[in-house]
Amino acid sequence: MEKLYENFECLALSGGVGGAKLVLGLSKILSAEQLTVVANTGDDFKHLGLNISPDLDTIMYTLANLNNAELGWGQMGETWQFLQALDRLDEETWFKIGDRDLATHIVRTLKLDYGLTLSQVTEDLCRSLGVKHSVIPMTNDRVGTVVHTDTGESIPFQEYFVRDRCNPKVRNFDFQGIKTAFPSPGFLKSLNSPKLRLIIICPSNPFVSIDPILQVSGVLDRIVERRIPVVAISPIVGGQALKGPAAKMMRELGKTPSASTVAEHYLTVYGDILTGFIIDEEDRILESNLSGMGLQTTVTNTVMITLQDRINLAHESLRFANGFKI
Ligand code: FO1
Repeated sequence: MEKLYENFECLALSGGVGGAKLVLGLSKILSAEQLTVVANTGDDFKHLGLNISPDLDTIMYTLANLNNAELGWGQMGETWQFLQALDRLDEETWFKIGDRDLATHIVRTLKLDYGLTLSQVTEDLCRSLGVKHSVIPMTNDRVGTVVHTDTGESIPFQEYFVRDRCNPKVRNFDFQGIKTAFPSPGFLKSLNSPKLRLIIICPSNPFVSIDPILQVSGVLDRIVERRIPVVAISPIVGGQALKGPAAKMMRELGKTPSASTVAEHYLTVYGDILTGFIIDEEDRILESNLSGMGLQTTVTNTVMITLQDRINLAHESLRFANGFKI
């Protein structure tokens, strides 16, 4: 299949579960040299003295075929002895770290403390887990998403998402540290590669997974300069998020949860970097509305249940993007 994409590099921007599914599909079609995955690190935080990078881990575990599909985080076949022991010691256990997952956080923390960058640590972890494709943090600098709520509270992302189960009503978001966060070397290398032919914005939460990546300093300007197709897959199908709080956040921001709202968000915040938009069959009715926004749209199955679904959507994304002559 790689013959189809000679002399071709694709950069995929991804958050957690939804994005990781498409990344897995892309990894079955494109070689390690052809596909670079850049992950959101706004979800990262220090917990129990450990450096936790949820979206990097979800993508890495997914590509290693180790991911826990039921939970959406951590490893399959997980055990919870550490958590039970933590509970016995009256320590907080709202953030559920499994025994296998714990090893990843300990190794990452040790290596970061030793002075390696997050990119180097992630490269080591991927190598150990047999992941061939490049999984790269958007930046090596510290960035932390904070959710501002309607009651005036500012809640760090993981406390909002896990401890408070996304219950607080969101008003807006802050990506603390983003202004001084520099793109990671691998991210820059991909953005500047002469072989880069396509950027895919994976079906992740636009507000807290994709926005942080696009707001790392210099990234947006570089994407505009490259003038290559940028294709986004809607994470909202039929007014619902397939996973996570994206639809709820839209309602709380006074927007209708829909694929159109996702497109409007990207077009409003990022101007016309978006070349194409992929929506699900269920949202075919939105096609005219989207082309009214000047967006080229294609309709396909974006609900990825099976591995073949993931591969089909990956093929469709590449085919659609290759149709653009920019
Ligand atoms: N998400 C939860 O909803 N509950 C958890 O207890 C939880 C633990 C956890 C441990 C390690 C890890 O890498 C991710 C974990 N997540 C958990 C997911 C995490 O909150 C992610 O940021 C979300 O998946 C959003 O991307």
